Amino acid sequence: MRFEKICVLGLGYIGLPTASTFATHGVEVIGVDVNERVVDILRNGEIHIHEPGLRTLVQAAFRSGKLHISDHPDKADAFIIAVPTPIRADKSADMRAVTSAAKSIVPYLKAGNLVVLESTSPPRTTVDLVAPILEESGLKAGEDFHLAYSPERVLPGKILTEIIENARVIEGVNRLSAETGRDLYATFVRGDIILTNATAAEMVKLMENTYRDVNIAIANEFAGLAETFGVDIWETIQTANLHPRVDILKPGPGVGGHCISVDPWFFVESAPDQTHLIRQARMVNDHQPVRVVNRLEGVAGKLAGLRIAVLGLAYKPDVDDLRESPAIEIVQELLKQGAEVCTFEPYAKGTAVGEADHVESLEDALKGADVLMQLVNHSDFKSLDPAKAAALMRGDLVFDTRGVWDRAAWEMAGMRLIRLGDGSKYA
Ligand code: SAJ
Repeated sequence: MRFEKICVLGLGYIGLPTASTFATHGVEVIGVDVNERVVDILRNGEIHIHEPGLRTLVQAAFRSGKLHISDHPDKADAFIIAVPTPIRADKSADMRAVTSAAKSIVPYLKAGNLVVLESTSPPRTTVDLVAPILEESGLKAGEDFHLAYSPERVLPGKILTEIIENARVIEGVNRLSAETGRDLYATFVRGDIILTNATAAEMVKLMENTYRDVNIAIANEFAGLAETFGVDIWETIQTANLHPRVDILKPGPGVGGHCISVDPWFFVESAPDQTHLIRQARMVNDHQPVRVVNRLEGVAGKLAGLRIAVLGLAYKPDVDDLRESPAIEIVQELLKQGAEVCTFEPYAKGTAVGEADHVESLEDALKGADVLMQLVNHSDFKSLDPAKAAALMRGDLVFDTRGVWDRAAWEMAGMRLIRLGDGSKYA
């Protein structure tokens, strides 16, 4: 099937790169978002999110004359739904955005069209939720129009390369729907395109992120054990990973972002009796922020009244995304304990967390601090000179939750360095 015009619903971290990539590959694209602010920013030629190379790509898409921004869909050959699927406080999937995006397509849906859901969703969403909504048009999924599911699997920070190079998996409500989905993505995807039956691609996506979550949970549990046994987890993992069949991930202050900390819950909600390990791993990772604060308290004593400089609020290095970030939870926990917190987040300057101060430079964060905590290993923090930090700070305690700072260098500057998972000193 040929695709001359498509509609991409949702212009966030996935929808905007997807819409722009189709446009720069010659397809006419209507990019739709229900958020007026997003529509205004994009119509002014600006972008509302940070992702390396995205601004240039979006500008190229506009220059090509193929990308148009709108607050509602239009008639098209294909519709891609790329809207958020967050979890609620009770860990159930919030599918309202998918539901309303699917409803908004109904008036424009014609026989022969293709609809693809890209949003990460609980198993059977395409068949049980999206198909019945689209069938309100009077057309039947798999018979009158094609319906497919193709999860995005790109890594924030590397989206623009991965969207083209990664293998793509596409499920269809029937074989022809999956094949039509393949025709669409073949416009720009260079990785393999694998076709599956209904629901299998939904499983694939959730399994990938759940697998990573469980593996991070065991690394975090090992880190706790290393602190208990007076061992350095970072060296120990390196040694264990020399084994040809072992590849332990990195412990850290917790798992954030809108994917790995969310998706495993879709399995738990769908099959609570079959997901004991998955639920437990989520709980281990969710508990990390509290564990980090307890460790600091164990070394520093009472946190009340201490001035703590916090470097990084994003959920991982070199991104501006603060969703589900464990760093934010840690700041909230420090504030709860009565600490005086000052944050510096180079990718989202101006972000305020509760009563914490937020400053525009690393130097301002360090000035007068009793404790320095690195919560995200942004590239900007790698070159921090311990002697400079020591000169600006009032205290001598440094807590590296990412295991990247060099102990000898900090000790030479007269500072005490605690590292998450390193029980070999100051345990
Ligand atoms: N983290 C650790 N230790 C590690 C690796 C990660 O603590 O060894 C933490 C990070 O600090 C971060 C969180 O986990 O807080 C998630 O970061 P990430 O880089 O592992 O993954 P995401 O959430 O940015 O992107 C993931 C990717 N999934 C997999 O690698 C299986 C990506 O390919 C998906 O497209 C994306 O989720 C998504 O959208 O689902």
